[in-house]
Parts: sequence; C-alpha cells; structure tokens
Amino acid sequence: QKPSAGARFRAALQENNPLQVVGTINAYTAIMAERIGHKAIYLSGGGVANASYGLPDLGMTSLDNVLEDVRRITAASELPLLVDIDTGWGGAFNISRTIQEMIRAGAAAVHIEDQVAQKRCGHRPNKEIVSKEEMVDRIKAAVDARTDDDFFIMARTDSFAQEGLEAAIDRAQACIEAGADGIFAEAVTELEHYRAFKDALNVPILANITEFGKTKLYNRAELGESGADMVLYPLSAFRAMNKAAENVYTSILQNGDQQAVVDTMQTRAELYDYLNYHDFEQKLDELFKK
Ligand code: PYR
Repeated sequence: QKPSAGARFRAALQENNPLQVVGTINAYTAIMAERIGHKAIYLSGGGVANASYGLPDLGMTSLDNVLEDVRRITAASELPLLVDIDTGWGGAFNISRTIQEMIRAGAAAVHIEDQVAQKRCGHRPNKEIVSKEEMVDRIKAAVDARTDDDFFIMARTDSFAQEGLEAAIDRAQACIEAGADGIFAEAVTELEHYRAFKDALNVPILANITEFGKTKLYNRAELGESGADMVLYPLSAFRAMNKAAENVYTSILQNGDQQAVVDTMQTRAELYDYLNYHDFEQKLDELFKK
C-alpha cells in the first residue's frame, strides 16, 4: 500500500533539511515543480483568493473554494501538498470537517493560524489574534479530527507582530502541547528568531520567505543553520507568472503581435513534455486505430 500523503510529507521532511516547500498555484505548476525536482508543494490561501477568485487575502474564500484547488493539484502531482487553511473556517466542528475534507482531498499537511476570522495577510499591519486559549482549542479540534495519524498539522502564530518573540514562543509551546506537529512562525524578521523558536520547541519550524513582506529573502542554507526545518515560498512562481502575463498583454496591445515576447514563453513542445501529451495522443491512436 502506498504511504499516505501525510507520511510522504514526513518522509520529505526527514530527508531534506531544511525542506523547501514551493507554492504551486494550480495543477500544471505542481507538475512542473515535481519534474524540476522539488520534494514538497504548497497551496497558499492568499493564492487561492487572488488567482482562483480575483480577491484579496482577507478571509473571503471558503473551505470548498480551497478544496477544489487542492483536489486539482493532488490529482496531478504525487508531491506532498501543504495547504493553508487560514483560521480553519469556524468553530470546533467546522475545523474538524476542514481537516477530514483536506485528508480526503489528498492534502498532506495544513497550517491553521491564530488570527481572528476577519484575517489579513500575515505580512500586513493591523492583524488581530485570538486568545491563546482559543488557538489551543483550534489545535485540539484539528488534531482530534485527524483520520490519518501521519497527516501533519502545523500551528501558525501571527502573534510575533503584536506580542513579540517570547509570547509567540509561549503560544507555540501551548499549541504543541495540544498536539501540533510543527510551528509556522509568521512574519518574524531575524534569523535569530528562528533559532529561538527552534531552541525552545521540539518540533519542526517553518520559515515563510515570501517576497515583498517583513522577512528578508534569506537563503536556505542560512535558514537551516538557524534552525528552520521548512522554508516556504508561497507565491514566488505566481508573482513571476503575473509579471510575465502583464508584459505579454501589454506587448500584444502595443505592438499588434507577440514577436517581442515570444522568447519569454514556454514553448508548445515544453508544455506538451510536462503534460506527457504525446503518450496520451499515442494511446488515442492505439485505441481507435483503423
Ligand atoms: C499565504 O500565502 O497565503 C500564506 O498565508 C503564507
């Protein structure tokens, strides 16, 4: 029997230190990340809101919205997928359903955070957090709901911005006591902050290296030396794709053709290669040969 998605995530974490987890905004980019050699992928909550719904990352998408993208990605790639479940979308039984539906959809891991339901992007000002007790209840509900012991439940704390390092570590400790498998220390700024989390806590630590945010674009090696076990690049490819699309749309409008931008495009042959297009076509020819 094939190991579960959760078991594959845990194996990837064992074998790669730190484990790079790259955001894949859709099924096709997940295929590319896998072929290129990545070992774990990520579905960003902000990414689902932005890319699939054209909305800001402000708690406007639902469990079902995110599940739909999870299913598309897990159908296309064998890589273990970490999913952003924001605040879990409700009270104890909503969180319970969220965990079970994520497992059913093939996710390997999730992170659930301590922001209020009216959440914001982790790297924006004026975030508000729930009490430590309420966050611990979220973790208890999530852990209790797990139908696969290997499914990886990460607690994300957004408390650093408001309450500082000591309080953030204290919250993280409480989440671990409630059963969290890992800690996502959101929007910390210095390498020594990761070191402090790592030294205080006995579980894997995730560093979110998102561009244009509060955290510098530290290298994998220095993050590893500072105690980070996972390095997240939630929207890196998405941002690059968007800039490329902007250039193409602009160029077509200004120039009347694609000549100036065709070199920036993935070719038809490259696309087909990632999709194993020719194998499908061959199958069709065999099935229906005259
Ligand atoms: C996001 O990309 O939405 C995160 O929360 C990291």
